[in-house]
Amino acid sequence: MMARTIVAVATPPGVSGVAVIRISGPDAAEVFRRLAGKVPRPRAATLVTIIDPLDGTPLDQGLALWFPAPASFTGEDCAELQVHGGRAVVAAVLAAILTVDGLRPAEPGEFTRRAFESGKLDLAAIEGLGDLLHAETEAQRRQAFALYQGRLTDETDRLAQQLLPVLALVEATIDFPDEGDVTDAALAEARGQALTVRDRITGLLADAGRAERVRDGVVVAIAGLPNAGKSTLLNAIARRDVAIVSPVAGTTRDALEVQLDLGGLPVVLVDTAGIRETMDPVEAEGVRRARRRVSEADLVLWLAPTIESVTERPEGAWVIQSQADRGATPMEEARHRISASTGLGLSALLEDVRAFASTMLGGEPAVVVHERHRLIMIAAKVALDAALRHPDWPAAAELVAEDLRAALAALGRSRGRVGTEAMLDQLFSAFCIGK
Ligand SMILES: Nc1nc2c(ncn2[C@@H]2O[C@H](COP(=O)(O)OP(=O)(O)OP(=O)(O)O)[C@@H](O)[C@H]2O)c(=O)[nH]1
Ligand SMILES: [Mg+2]
Repeated sequence: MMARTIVAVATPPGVSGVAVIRISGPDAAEVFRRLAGKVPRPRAATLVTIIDPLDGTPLDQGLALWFPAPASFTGEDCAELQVHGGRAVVAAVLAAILTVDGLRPAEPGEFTRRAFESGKLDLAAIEGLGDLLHAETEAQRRQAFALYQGRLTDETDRLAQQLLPVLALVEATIDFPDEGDVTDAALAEARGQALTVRDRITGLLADAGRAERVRDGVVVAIAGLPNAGKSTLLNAIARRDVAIVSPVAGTTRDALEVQLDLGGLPVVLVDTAGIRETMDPVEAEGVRRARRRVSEADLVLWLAPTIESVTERPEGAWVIQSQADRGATPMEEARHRISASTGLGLSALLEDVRAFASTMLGGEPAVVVHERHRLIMIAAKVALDAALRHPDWPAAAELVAEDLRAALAALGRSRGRVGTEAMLDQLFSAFCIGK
């Protein structure tokens, strides 16, 4: 059965200079004929007056773009209209389009799904595209675009290229056992190659945490004794009144998070309850949560207005002397002296946190970004471990070949061509309509 033609507004709802309406499928050309009186030249912006096909009323003037199959995003005939971005304009043009026989509104992600089904995009590229749409910081954009451009699949292709000759050699020992073509030296070399691939995969898996941090942010906890000025600092950095501040010790109970973009790097700043022994059960729960957040954080800023409050800091925490405007003796342990009230030292502190995040997230974008990628790499590694566990390759050639084939099969899944329907449904439903 031929797919029906779908239509959607690709730009966000609301008032904008231009709204983009996309149409994909066999009746896309018919939409142009009915609404614009002609099909424009392929891939050239053409000014058209859009008319209501039912009574010929002009609805708007805009640009028409025609991408005949297969050179289009979906691989099908695609029509695009750029109209004025008012709600009524978009509604009227959309209604007019839907009068054309065979058209229906698109489901979320349906354009991308068609691109996948026609082989225009593989699953890894689509994951990258989804990340690109949700990228909020420069680091996230870089990671997403790298995935979109094939960072994962280039890597799995390369690893497969390295494994294929290994498999060929092992199979040769099965097919020609007596001929002595396959020397022990050649087998040892092949084994070394398999080891190299295995180690590379181990390295890629170890780097997956970095990708997760790029997506979710480097977690920086603000901790210290009650009244150290933690919530005041959070508010000052967030430039809004996120947390309650008061002279009462033990004000903050729940951990509060603020997402920051520090020079393109995603950072999650967490304000926590002041840590102390307390009989109040609610505060005690707050302290328990604070300890947990501190233990999970990538970096802890231990706020201490005076030398006495430095005591309990966790290992690796940065001591930050807070409330410096109040005239306490500067302390040697402090990495920074700040005043959240006057702003003293805040930009130096943020620059230092940014440098910390940069060290954590820096370098080339990671290869293993999503859980799916991690599972693929784990499967490949498990298979390679099994292949390498047979100490005598010629004797165990059949088992080794099977393990190598399993590793290659796992690497081959990076493009997602053997994915299940349910997984695809879930992936595409996370996209917006018109994508
Ligand atoms: N002078 C001065 N006062 C500050 C500064 N930072 C905080 N304070 C005051 O110190 C008191 C405690 O501040 P909070 O930010 O609520 O302290 P906290 O560390 O969040 O306290 P808990 O939530 O109880 O653990 C408030 O009265 C603040 O106005 C500062 O930099 N300078
Ligand atoms: Mg607080």
